[in-house]
Amino acid sequence: MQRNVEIYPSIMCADLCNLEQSIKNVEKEGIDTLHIDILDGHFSPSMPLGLETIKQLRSVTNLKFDVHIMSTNNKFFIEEMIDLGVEQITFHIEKESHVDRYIQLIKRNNIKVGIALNPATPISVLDYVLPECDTVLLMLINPGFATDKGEQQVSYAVKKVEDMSRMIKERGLSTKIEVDGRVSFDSIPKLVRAGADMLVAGSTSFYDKNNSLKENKAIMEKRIAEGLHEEAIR
Ligand code: S6P
Ligand code: MG
Repeated sequence: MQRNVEIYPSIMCADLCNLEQSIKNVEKEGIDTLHIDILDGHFSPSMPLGLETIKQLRSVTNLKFDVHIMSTNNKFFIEEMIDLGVEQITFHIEKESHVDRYIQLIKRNNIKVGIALNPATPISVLDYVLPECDTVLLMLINPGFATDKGEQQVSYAVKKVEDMSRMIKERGLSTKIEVDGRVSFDSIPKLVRAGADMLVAGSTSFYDKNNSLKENKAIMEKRIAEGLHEEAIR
């Protein structure tokens, strides 16, 4: 059976001065999950959305919330997101001493759990916790630098997704791979073929300013289909 590859629009790339309308625009396109970045200004020098903003967003939409925490204080934000009621919480392994503890905390609350890796972090750090994860989020740019136009997808993006996919298959797991960072129209077929299951979509795809959201979503779906086709005939 063919894999289902999902599009997760990254709300920090929408019009942040008109967030409620931005959310309605996403809903109109038949999307069911929103990618929400939490950056604390310490993990990396950026802070696009505040906690109160995310809380207010929760009250205006039934979209699922896929929360990506980039913080040096995971515990605080994980607890806040559990209280808020979100569908998936992902945190970075690089700044956490108690990875297993917070995985279990999220799972106990019946929320999907993901571990995120910076581009340079090897997938081997997941060795013991992989079976506990619903998702592995692979950052393909340095987190927090999405608004830096000079920030490009790392050259080893496809190889890292392939390696991750192989590790999951070899261990007979059903962990999903989420890719985040310059997941552009051009890079989608290669990333999907390599094994990506969820595509975080920002300025280089869903929010590409040259087209409407409807057109961007249609282009993304076409690129996903190409990637799945290449995977099937490989
Ligand atoms: C980056 C953040 C991402 C961005 C996404 C934007 O710190 O985790 O979720 O929002 O990378 O997409 P794009 O296509 O503009 O790179
Ligand atoms: Mg993100």
